[in-house]
Amino acid sequence: MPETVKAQIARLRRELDEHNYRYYVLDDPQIPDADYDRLFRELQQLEEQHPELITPDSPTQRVGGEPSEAFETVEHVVPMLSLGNCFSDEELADFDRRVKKGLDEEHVAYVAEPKLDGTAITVIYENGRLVRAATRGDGSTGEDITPNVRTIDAVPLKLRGKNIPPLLEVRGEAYMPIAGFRAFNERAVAAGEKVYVNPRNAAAGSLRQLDPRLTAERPLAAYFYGWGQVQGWDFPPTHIEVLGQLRDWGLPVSPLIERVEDVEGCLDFYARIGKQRPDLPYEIDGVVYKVDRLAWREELGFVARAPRWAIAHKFPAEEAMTRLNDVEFQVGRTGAVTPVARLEPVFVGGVTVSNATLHNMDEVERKDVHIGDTVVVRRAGDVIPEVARVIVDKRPHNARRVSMPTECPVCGSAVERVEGEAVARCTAGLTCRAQLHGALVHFVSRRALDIEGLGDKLLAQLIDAGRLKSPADIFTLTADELAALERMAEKSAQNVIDAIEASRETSLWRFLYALGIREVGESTAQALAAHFGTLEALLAAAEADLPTLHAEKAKDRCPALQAVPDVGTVVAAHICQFLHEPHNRQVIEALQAEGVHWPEVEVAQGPQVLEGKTFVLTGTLPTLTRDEAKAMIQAAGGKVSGSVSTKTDYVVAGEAAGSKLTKAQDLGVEILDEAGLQALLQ
Ligand code: 5U1
Repeated sequence: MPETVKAQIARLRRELDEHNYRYYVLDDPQIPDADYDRLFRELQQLEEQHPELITPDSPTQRVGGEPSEAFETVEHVVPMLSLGNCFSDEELADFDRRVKKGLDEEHVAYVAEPKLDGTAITVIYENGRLVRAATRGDGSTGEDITPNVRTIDAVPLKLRGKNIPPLLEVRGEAYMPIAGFRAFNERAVAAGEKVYVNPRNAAAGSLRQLDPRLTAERPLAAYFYGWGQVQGWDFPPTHIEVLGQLRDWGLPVSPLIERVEDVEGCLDFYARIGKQRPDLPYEIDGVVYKVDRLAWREELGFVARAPRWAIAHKFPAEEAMTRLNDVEFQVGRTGAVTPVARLEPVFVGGVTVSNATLHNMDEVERKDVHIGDTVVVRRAGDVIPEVARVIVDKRPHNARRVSMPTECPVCGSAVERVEGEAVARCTAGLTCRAQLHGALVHFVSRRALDIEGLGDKLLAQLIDAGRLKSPADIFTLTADELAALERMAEKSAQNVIDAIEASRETSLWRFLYALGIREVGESTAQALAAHFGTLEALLAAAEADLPTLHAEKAKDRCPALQAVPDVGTVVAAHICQFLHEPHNRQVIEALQAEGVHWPEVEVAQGPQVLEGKTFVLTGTLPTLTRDEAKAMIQAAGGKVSGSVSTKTDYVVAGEAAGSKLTKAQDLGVEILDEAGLQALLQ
């Protein structure tokens, strides 16, 4: 009997899942990549012809969904802990002594694991199906990155094997293999796009893309090494057995993990992994030892947010000596003038470094840095290379002191350092090319006015051509003049103009955020919009606050602005100052004159009808965007939280609401649709 389409699809999925498992978990692929691709395409074609047979866990369904506006927050039911560190054999021996003393045992075995230099993730499977994935965040709450994690081929969408628990939360590290990282950066350079400094940043940045299609293009992988909530499964007695079971369920677990009998075994593992490190296809920054017996872990418990039963044994930060050829000063969006070391290129931590940060002048003085010095450059894990210290003995007689320029290196205006601040700033505002460029890059960015296609390079070209002197000039650009620029096709020019046109209609908070007021990030901008409702009300508050700007007691400064939730004295002063700067007022007026507009945000008059109520938004509402609904709730005195708990008063659910809705139902939280929310607001 010929195979039915349904059976054919099921067989292809089984085969693809099996090959994936052999590739990512067993590290033992059985078919060449081309054959895998052929099976994949066959399945894709069948599913295209029979869309009714598509299931979310089909191997073809890794990339899906539209880009989101922002990540939702996820509360970790079991906190994601951090690890204590040690850097020497003695410190490790101290750890082992503490463990044995705490357990009153003479012999404790450990599991030794390589410590991947990636980004921590937690992934929840319900009845074997991947339902949620999140970042670590602060350990208690992270960000929901489910669509992005689904794109990682190594992370199964569906578990395999027997006795799969109804609820299984696994934790591990998503990483970018070194070869993939290099290839990605090469492509980015060729396309004039942002490159990442190292694979760890690349992994973290890739998982924080709002558009999962972008994540899908990044070569990410993952290994799991732990767990969070688990229900309906009897744990075996040891960690190594749990890892074996995770592997059997189809989850990738590092094949380098070993059980060792004692601290000598740990040190031996550390030495062996250290030797292997240069040849590993991914970056590691140390090894982790964990007490193997789970019952003993319970006994040992935690200190602060780290377990007493595990420790990371870090490899030393990589350092190299080189010559400091010069110190230059870079000017950022807010005018901050930062010293940057120009170095004789040196190979450190796997990359050639020719620039390193010197942070600020206090640091330069503290480290006694002179131009011409021999310096030690350090590159540790994810951080930007820095000048760690100076070898003073090697200082040449003609070494020069570093001094902060009194004039901006870009525009020549005065540089000032406000007392009490570590940072010196160019005073020219947007007449300084560097500040203008930074401000425009911010102005067009996704969470601000969101003008797609108007990238760094194009903005720089337009500034240099004298066409952009302030954000409002963006709205006077024409398709013809863009098309006349180098490397700009007519179609792309028109797309940019369309994006500019669309950005004229925005929201108050995006507009405030786009202005680039110091310390005013997205959530402060949202709070300001919700509190004042209109730009005029905000300007009036800033006006009223002006006489108090320098009040002796910080709490007496800018009371009208400080009345906004989360706005403290420093932020209030920045807002007040910014809005009084005549040049900034001109920018605001010019933008409005160019037709940038937004709907008024309703501010509750009199009693705040939603005072003390906590809301969670989920799914797509029929007419309101998430941000609009959030602003309306906040304006009425309510709070919007990212996750459902017993403290939630209402869940506002739209189309395709996910696990938050289910959780609300389980907890008996009142569920509203958009109309229900509008009714409450009345
Ligand atoms: N391999 C490995 N990395 N790592 C990181 N195991 C491991 N365990 C961790 C962390 C933060 O934490 C648990 C011990 C809580």
